[in-house]
Amino acid sequence: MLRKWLWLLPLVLLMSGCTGTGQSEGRVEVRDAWSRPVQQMAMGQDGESEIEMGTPGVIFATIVNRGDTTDRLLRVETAVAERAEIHRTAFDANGVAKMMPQPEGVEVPASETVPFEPGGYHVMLMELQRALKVGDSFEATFVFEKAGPVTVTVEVRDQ
Ligand SMILES: [Cu+2]
Repeated sequence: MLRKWLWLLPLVLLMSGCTGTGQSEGRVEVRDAWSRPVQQMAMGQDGESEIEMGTPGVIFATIVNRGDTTDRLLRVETAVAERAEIHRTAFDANGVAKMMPQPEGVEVPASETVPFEPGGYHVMLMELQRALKVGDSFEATFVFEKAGPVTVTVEVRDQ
């Protein structure tokens, strides 16, 4: 009897929506997250210690959807930046790179891998709160429509 088990369905759906945290469990994984070093420029003015960050930071990673439904990366959150934006680098007819914000996020089809890599998708870290040095690491949470939040450690390295 199918009807006998129908009451379980909402429970199963609820549970599957909560398994997104952690790297090894859940249907969507964020692998090999890394960032590039960014120097901090400190500017003192009238005794006030003002820190201004000239360059935005960046996060690259590999997103793997091991589930059988399409998911979507909605946003990324991290304490090292005032805000994190999802961008895609596209090249125009003259080969000039342009960064295209992806306000709708990025679709991650079932059983597929979406690379965030130089020259493609990336997470731009606007208004960095601190310098990022090679060997540093920080946490970032990738929030998916279905899988929910996936928090990973991002390593700062040269490439
Ligand atoms: Cu960008």
